Amino acid sequence: MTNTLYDALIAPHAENNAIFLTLDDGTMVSYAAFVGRVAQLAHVLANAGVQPGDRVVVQAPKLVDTIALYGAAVQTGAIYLPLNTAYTQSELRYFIEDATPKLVVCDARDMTDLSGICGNDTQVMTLAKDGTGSLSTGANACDTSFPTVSRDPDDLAALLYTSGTTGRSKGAMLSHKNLLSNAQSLTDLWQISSNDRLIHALPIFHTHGLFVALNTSLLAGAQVRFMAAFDLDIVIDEIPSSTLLMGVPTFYTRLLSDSRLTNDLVANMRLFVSGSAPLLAETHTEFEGRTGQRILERYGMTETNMITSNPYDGDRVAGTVGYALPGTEVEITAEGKPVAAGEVGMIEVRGENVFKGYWNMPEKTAEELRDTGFFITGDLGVQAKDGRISIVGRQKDLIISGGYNIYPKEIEDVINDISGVVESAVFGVPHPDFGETVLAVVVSDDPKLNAEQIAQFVEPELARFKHPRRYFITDALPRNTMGKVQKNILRQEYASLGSPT
Ligand code: MLC
Ligand code: AMP
Repeated sequence: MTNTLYDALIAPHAENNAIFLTLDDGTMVSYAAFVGRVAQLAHVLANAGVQPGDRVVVQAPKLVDTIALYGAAVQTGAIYLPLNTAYTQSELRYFIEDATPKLVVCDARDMTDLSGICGNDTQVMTLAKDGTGSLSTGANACDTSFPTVSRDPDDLAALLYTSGTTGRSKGAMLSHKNLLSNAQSLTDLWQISSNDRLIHALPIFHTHGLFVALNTSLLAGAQVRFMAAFDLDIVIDEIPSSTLLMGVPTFYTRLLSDSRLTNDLVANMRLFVSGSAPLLAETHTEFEGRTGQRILERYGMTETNMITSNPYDGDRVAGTVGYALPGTEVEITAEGKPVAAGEVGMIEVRGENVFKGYWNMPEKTAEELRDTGFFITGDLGVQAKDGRISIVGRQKDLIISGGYNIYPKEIEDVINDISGVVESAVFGVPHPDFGETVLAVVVSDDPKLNAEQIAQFVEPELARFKHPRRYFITDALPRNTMGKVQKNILRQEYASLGSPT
């Protein structure tokens, strides 16, 4: 009986008494205790009727039980589907209707709303911020061993929703092999071992915090300082006793804004990794100046896991994302054909890391995943003669704010539904903390409609991080001769209006 991910990430720790997780209140959880908790939760899933291939939706706080539930889904052969805790009811409705989960685990305060969305075939269990709820109560009564369900490398382990340029979120189907092969590549490349202690301050509902950070730690048997959320003071306190930090660029600009960040503070640190959004070359340079450490920038996507990385030994060049990971091919193309080194084109990627397609969306899958196995990322890049890749832009209309992806179309669709709105354009402008922030320009035929009313309409529809920080009402949007809205002109015109005043 084999289960690709469980056998590699969890089973080897059954008798490992080393510390896996250290929490904000000082509680420590050993690897062996974690394996036992995974099994208890696997019983809860099985008792709830979860069968191999069933989806388990998890919109829960960042807790040990939340990641143990990921392990339990793997052990029972289910498909783990984590959701951003900021999502609103209307966003949740879409995910639940699309994924038709067997079980939804949510914070107790959302139980009533979620029960209303879920059909009769979906059970709802709770997991509150303090760790209580029907999920943990059920698990406490269960045995700490569970007969692992067999799963092949190509079976699905996770479904991660990623917003799309069409405004509808797409569920990226990730197999056991997708996740394991990437964890193996990163663990080798970044030399992660049981001597490491990772500062984990990322959310655990995205690829970065869940797979990049936790799968590599599990594979290597590393210690993880598991923070409930990014907190600058706690990160600074933890740096001297840690060796590794994985973060989005905002982590690094926030660290740089604090005078406690010095060479001495980071003396024990082995590696700072940045990803999910572009790291400004000036942040890279300033960080090296202050600490003597060169941040290692890597590049990835929900659909592909990690694609490239700067080298561990070797030049970490600011403004570049390094080389294709071992086992991963990258091609830069124009109209589907490879371009010469030094020329800008679409970044395409192929390898064991590339997902199996979009859930219930064969046409979208066919548009973005070629028959040859290459996935069209929507990112524009250049490859140097030695293979080093730099991202120079995006063909997809996407804003990345503090590492969260925000697709303008989704927001425009909500704004355009407001009575009196003729059309709108949502775009990103520079922001000192989040890298980019969201603005909206709205054309209205109702002279009484104001920005506040638009904001009030948007609020219950979309997660807070997607809300335009400012709305501007205007007479017309700039268009090219083809009638397409010229967002580049809006981005230039409003460039200085994204910074907090
Ligand atoms: C929080 N807020 C944001 C925001 N995060 N607004 C825009 N963009 C963001 N990223 C809002 C809140 O709604 C709130 O609004 C206010 O900012 C303060 O909230 P907070 O909770 O105090 O924010 P903070 O803790 O400071 O969070 C910032 C952050 C967080 C950068 C630490 O956003 C974060 O952890 N980002 C990481 C995202 C991530 O993991 N991405 C990986 C995707 S995977 P108000 O107005 O109500 O106060 C991927 C693939 C790959 O991309 O390659 O890795
Ligand atoms: P997501 O869909 O949330 O997985 O986000 C993936 C997108 O994040 C990629 O397509 C890129 O546009 C962006 N991204 C990830 N890492 C980097 C990086 N190091 N530099 C620039 N963009 C990045």
